[in-house]
Amino acid sequence: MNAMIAQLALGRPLIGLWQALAVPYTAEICAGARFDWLLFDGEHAPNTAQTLLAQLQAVAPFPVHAVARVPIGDPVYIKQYLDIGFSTLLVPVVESARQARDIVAATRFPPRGIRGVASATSRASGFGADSQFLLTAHEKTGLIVQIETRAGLDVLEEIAAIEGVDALFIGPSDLSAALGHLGNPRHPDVQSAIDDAIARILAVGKPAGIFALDADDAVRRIAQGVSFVSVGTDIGLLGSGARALRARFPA
Ligand code: 3PY
Ligand code: MG
Repeated sequence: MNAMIAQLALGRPLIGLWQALAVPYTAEICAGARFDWLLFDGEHAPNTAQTLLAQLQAVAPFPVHAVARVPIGDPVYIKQYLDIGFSTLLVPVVESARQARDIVAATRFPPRGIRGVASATSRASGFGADSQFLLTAHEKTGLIVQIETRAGLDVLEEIAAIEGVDALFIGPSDLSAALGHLGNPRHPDVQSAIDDAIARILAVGKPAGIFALDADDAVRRIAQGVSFVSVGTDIGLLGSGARALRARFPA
């Protein structure tokens, strides 16, 4: 079983930090800060397979789950991200059971799925050292899908029921936009849609995750039963720390 998904089942909420700076040096610092998981963002950060690989190597010595978000649930990105060694993927904007099924298939080698086959040349196989890699890769792969549109909300249970969808993750920013409140995830309509989505994910017995708006929001979501939470971003920490330090001196 995928290590992060297995740990989610133990009941302690996993505290994550979003990585959008796209550089290994800061990823190493954040991994050393003992977060349970780090999210390396291929959707909205200036990442390539090369920059993601460098960050993955930088955090490898630390006991942290490295999760990568693909730009879109496309088999080409999915195989590249898996080949460089991410074992847990976050896929944005999942809106139907069929799409979820196709994404699961993209994570698995034939005959289980359609993942293109590389073994001896991929970092995921230890560059060929793992002789069982092609047979066992699917067992270590974790798939988290994002629910962040009306369409996704409408069929949440159908998406959650797809075998291979290991967890569901709420994206408050896109959801706000989808509900007509762009830039205002704290709007009561957005908040009640999130409350409802979390309750529905928990009701079907899958782990729920969320990008928290701040640490207090994270605490509240954990109390609701969310089991993995991104509690901030590398950019937010650097920006707020820099501004606070500068503000202690005359302008
Ligand atoms: C969103 O909020 O839309 C996300 O994708 C997670 O930050
Ligand atoms: Mg989003």
